[in-house]
Amino acid sequence: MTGSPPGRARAGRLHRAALAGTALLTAAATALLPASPAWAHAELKATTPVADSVVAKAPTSVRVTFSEKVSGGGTALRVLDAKGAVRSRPATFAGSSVQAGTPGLPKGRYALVWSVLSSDGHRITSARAFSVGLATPSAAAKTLTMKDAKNRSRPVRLSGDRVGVRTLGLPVNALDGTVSLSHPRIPTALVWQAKGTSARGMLPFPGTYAVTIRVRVSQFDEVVLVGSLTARA
Ligand SMILES: [Cu+2]
Repeated sequence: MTGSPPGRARAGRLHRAALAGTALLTAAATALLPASPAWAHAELKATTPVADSVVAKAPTSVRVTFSEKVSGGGTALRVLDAKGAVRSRPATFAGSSVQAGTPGLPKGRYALVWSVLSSDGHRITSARAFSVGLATPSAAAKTLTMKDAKNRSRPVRLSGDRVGVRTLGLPVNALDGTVSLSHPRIPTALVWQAKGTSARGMLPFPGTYAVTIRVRVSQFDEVVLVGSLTARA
């Protein structure tokens, strides 16, 4: 399996575009409306195991919870190992949560991947990393050469000293945003949260990740940097 299924990738982009549009409308409407309207989209609330965590004991199931009801089929939530093999049972839905059994999950690092349907009709596709009893080994820090929207080089520092997670030093001060990391064995990009001048997360599998940093630096300005990084272990 290589890359994202094009339909899913497109749905993800459309959803992000819809979110950006809503954010602008919300900002413009806030001055006019005494109470802020509820968000129309199902937002990610939590994952179990927690994203980028190393858990000592293998979980017997994994779960992703959203802000509202979600639905989908048996492949809507999957746990993938470093070979891209599915290590979870078929997904089941309960209200705003989707879960899947993971009996006998061995020690290792995994990707938790989901593609669910929000009650507003949008597909929500994303992935997070977690580990069972196996920290990411430390590695030498390195500088990644990222490119901005005008194709200018922007160096970004990737730490290697912290065992379990990596930290990306951002060349801008981010209000918020994400780092998306696409790996050939994971059908959709892993996401790290970005805030301030850094983003932290796990690189679960060895190999080369395509990296997109997308952060807001002011209410209406976004910075996008693209590049890649290679993890040895
Ligand atoms: Cu939506």
